[in-house]
Amino acid sequence: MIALAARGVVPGLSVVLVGDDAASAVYVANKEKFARQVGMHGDTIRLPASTTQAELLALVEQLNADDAVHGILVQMPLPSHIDPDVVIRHIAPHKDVDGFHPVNVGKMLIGHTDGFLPCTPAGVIELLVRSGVETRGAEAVIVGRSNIVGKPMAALLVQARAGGDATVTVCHSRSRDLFEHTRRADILIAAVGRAEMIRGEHIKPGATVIDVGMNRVADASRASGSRLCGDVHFESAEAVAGKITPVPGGVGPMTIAMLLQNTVRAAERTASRIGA
Ligand code: L34
Repeated sequence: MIALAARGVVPGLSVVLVGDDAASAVYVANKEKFARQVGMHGDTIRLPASTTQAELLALVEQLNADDAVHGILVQMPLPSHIDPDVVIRHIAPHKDVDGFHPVNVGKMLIGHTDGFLPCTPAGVIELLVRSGVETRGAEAVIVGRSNIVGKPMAALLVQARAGGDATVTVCHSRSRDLFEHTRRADILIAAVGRAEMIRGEHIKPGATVIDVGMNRVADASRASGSRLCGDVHFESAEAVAGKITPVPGGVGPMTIAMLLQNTVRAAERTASRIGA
């Protein structure tokens, strides 16, 4: 960041939010807030739910061509009349700070480091490494196989490097005896999107539990009428686990930290390309 500032480069992140999904609005506001806090240029482009796919693609092209924009992020989910894969493929890979473009997904899988890692799985690796959790040789069990979390999480944990070298199992809705797998895990990563489905009895004593779930459930005792919870039942799991991440305040903020890191990298690469 200091080196960039010396060259007069301010990392720029443009977040595109289409429609009025309440949860997305909160996540996007957090991204803009943290980007500004660290001195980046963060702006959010809000478009109505009626935006056509062609209009969104035209905006992405405009951002691709804008030299002040180093990182582009189109918040998911998109309204159902827009194909997210078409939009993702339209983002210039060198501005794809989400790491969702097939070029970046491919680089991640191969283990090349000149792409962008997807923010949530990269944040989980960072949490494990900085907390001194040994991944080498560990049994890592991932519950969920999404393109955003489950699949890339498996790809990162299996790489031959620090924060990798794990033996990885990916469980999903078709898995037989799901909890037989979770009970074997030294590192358990819950990313299914089902509120509190993993409980203490499903966890190996001393295991590290990473909760990627972000579910809003009804709670009459709260003024808002609801509360946020993960895929893990925290109270029962905390009694068994060696280490555990909370929701909120766990993987969510870490995801944003990795987004900012990717944006700085995007700016550094652009700056060195144009010789700024
Ligand atoms: N394109 N779409 C794109 N990129 C992403 O990386 C995301 N994701 C997921 C949803 N759609 C996306 C996010 O940003 C999930 N996600 C995300 C980001 C931040 C937070 C949660 C999910 C977050 O800030 N969580 C807070 C609590 C927020 C609240 O109060 O509702 C936390 O402390 O966990």
